[in-house]
Amino acid sequence: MADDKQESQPPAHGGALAVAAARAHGVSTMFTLSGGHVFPLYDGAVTADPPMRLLDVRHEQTAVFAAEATARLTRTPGLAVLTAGPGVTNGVSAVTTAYFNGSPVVVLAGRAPDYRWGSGSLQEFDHPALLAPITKRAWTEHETATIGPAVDEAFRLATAPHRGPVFLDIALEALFGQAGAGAGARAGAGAGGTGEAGGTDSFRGIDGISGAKGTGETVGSGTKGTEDADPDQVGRVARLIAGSSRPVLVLGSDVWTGGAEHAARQAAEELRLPVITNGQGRGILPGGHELLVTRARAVAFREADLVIVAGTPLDFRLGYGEFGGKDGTAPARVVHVADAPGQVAGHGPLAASYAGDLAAFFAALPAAVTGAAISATSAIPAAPAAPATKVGSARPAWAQSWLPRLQAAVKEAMAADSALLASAADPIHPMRIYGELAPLLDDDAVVIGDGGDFVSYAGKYIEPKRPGNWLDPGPYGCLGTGLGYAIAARVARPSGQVVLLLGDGAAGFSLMDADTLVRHRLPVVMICGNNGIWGLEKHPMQAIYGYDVVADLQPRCRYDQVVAALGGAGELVTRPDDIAPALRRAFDSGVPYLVNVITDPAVAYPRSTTGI
Ligand SMILES: Cc1ncc(C[n+]2csc(CCOP(=O)(O)OP(=O)(O)O)c2C)c(N)n1
Ligand SMILES: [Mg+2]
Repeated sequence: MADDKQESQPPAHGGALAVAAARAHGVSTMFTLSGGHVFPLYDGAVTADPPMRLLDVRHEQTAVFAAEATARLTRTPGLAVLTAGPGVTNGVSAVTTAYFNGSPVVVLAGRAPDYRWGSGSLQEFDHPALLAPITKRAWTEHETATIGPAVDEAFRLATAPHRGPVFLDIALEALFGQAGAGAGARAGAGAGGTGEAGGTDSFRGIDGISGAKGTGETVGSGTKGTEDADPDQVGRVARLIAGSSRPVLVLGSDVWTGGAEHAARQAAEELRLPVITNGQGRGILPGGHELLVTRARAVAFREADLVIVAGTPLDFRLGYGEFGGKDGTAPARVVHVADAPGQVAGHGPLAASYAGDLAAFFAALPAAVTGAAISATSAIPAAPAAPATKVGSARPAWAQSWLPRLQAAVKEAMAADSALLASAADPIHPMRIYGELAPLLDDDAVVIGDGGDFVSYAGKYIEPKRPGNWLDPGPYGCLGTGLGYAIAARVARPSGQVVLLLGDGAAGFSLMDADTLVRHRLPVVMICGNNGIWGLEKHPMQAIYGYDVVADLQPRCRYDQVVAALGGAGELVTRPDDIAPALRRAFDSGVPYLVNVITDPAVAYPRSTTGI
């Protein structure tokens, strides 16, 4: 009998139980930085069959950023293990980033022992109080026997829409303690453990352990919608679309995370809706697609009569959800489509909203719009020939003039850029870097941005060919994501291109983790847009005050030599014609390689808002 077998298995320690539960959720890599409080988790990883890959980094924020990027790229949850106290507090900005991005990440942490709590043991700190506001849930486990079910619960919670980070710390004696193997084996099924918590002294005198290599992770399909979309909610949105003459559809990260990218593309194509993408939604319609009008977003948002925003908050990146309404024109009606009720915007008037499975929403939308268009026609039999919209069988009204107008605006914007993308200016104009990089990128390249102006340019000019492959920090805007995201990207995509775009300021937050790339043999192409300043701060401060302070960095600092000193390679580029050959050498090198491009500090990204 299965149960008898489990009862006869030797007891497992808390770390092994946690690893087994994580593995049941598809986790194959544990990102961490060593600390005695979490040794059993490492022992659980190396003694598992097969072992779980341990990827040890140089700063805890890198571990959590890497776990977050794993979740965003592979659509399986990420796991970071942090030691007690400073290990946890060092991870806080990255956990917050995961919270803002809706990324399913579980952070398991060590914790000072219960039996000494209050006596001042090393790194005694009650973490959940600090983590609660930036996680879906933060709590402490005190018993070995409940660790398996607790870790299982953490992953279930993290991966349920709306996704996000979950924090669990485990009291020292519980993590080092022993419980019947059934406690872990049953965790994946959600059942409680049966074993008794064992001795509390086994942690004393444990030495360091070494990591084990595993295989690369694969890309999941996200959570496929099994539920049907609520027809009332879809119907309201459909009627607005059917009655619109200038609609725009915005597709954001949750469309990818929620596995709705195919349904969304199909709906857009069937309805011939102009589409703007952001975050990881970029690539759902590949660069060059006839319906993709991201480059015309200023015109689209100014003139649209209906904006349907799906899978991304109505935050500063989307003008807080206010579109048009300038120069005496009527503002656009706004529809917010989210993966959970709590995500639907509450700060502005909405013409309609939908909360639920995004794939189901997009699957139901085309037929609902066609139905709405037909019933609008038949409800007003006296109306002259054409309703506002004839969708499905015929070309919708907006395909006649609105879509071509936006397509023309896209062409215009691209033509206007071409001179700067090929700029021969000396010092180098940052856009020239993207003019050289874009043709070298494969369709499945993962491109990561960590920086200010340099990355804003990338967001505009690097148009991904596939969804999920663009990683920026998201609305929390935290510098320092770069190396963690790059480490995870290389682990997730062992053979594709991984390109990390780094501002020189941003580089300072995480470049030491180039050492991690080297130790774990993870080749990544890093491109540093080195203007010698905190550009995105220096230019605005100049504009506001007429002077600036604390915005200068070392001019021409040799970040390439930093990477070389850590065991990778790199080179300095000062002339525009040298960019492409340097990038080719970087892609061919097979090692972590930083191309350090000295750019013109006088160039400021032309932005209309700083997001404040
Ligand atoms: C952790 C963190 N600290 C500070 C900031 C504020 N900030 C936003 S952009 C920026 C400048 C980035 O400079 P750099 O990476 O060199 O890019 P550049 O704008 O020069 O291209 C700063 C300091 C931030 N977003 N995150
Ligand atoms: Mg800079």
